[in-house]
Amino acid sequence: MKYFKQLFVTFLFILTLMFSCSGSDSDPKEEATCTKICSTGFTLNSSSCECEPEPCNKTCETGFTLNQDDCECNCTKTCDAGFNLNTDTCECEEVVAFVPEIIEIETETATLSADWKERTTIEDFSGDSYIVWEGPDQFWKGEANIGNAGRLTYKINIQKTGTYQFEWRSYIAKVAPTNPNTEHNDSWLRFPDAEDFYAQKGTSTVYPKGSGKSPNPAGENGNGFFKIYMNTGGAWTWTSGTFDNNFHSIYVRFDEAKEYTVEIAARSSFHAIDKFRLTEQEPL
Ligand SMILES: [Ca+2]
Ligand SMILES: [Ca+2]
Repeated sequence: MKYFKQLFVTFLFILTLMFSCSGSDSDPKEEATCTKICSTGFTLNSSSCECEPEPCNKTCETGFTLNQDDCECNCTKTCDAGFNLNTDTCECEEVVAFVPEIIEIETETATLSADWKERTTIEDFSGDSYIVWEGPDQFWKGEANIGNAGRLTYKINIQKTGTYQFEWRSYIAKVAPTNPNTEHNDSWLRFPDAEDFYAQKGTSTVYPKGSGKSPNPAGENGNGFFKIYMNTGGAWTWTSGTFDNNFHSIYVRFDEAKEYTVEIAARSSFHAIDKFRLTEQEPL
């Protein structure tokens, strides 16, 4: 019995030895047990059992260049002259030149009142004729009277909203013995329902008195009317501005596509007006 017990202990010892030996043995089969799961964009390197970035071997369409860092195709197209790159669509788009909307109205189309006369004496008018105020001068009669005498109304149909420059084609129809280029050279103008009506020279912007806005130009103005003048004798001229001795051009803003009103009123006698136009300004 004792012999058997000793044999059993010896057997256990050998068995323990066998297991401890196999436990410390580096069996290469163990490496196959690497079961790491890699996130998107990574693959498992089974040799090192590490997740490594997937090699980027994307092919990009024409106009796109592969960025190896993020493996994205970026738009790097270059466009021909006259085309601009739209970075959203990565398309070359033709540069469309700004074509201003121009509205032109013959002044003789209004229903003439008071001493406004339709004439054809001065050559080179357009349309059927031109208009000229043959009544008394209407200046320095007090601010309350500005624009009241000989007020003509025109309706203009604005289809493109925006800012327009106002100009009229006018003529000094009577040559004064002194200061011939500053007499018979102006009339009143107002846009009663436009969103804005102002005069500008560089960074200087002025508004007519009565508009509720300031500053106002030097020289007579009021009731929302600007005095619009030019200083060229003996020729029809498109020059139209306000502000005495500091010529500011005239602008008007229309925020809606609808019908607006233009008002011209008498100021200087024998200031002839052939027509007026509104030229859309390119948005900044
Ligand atoms: Ca004048
Ligand atoms: Ca005309």
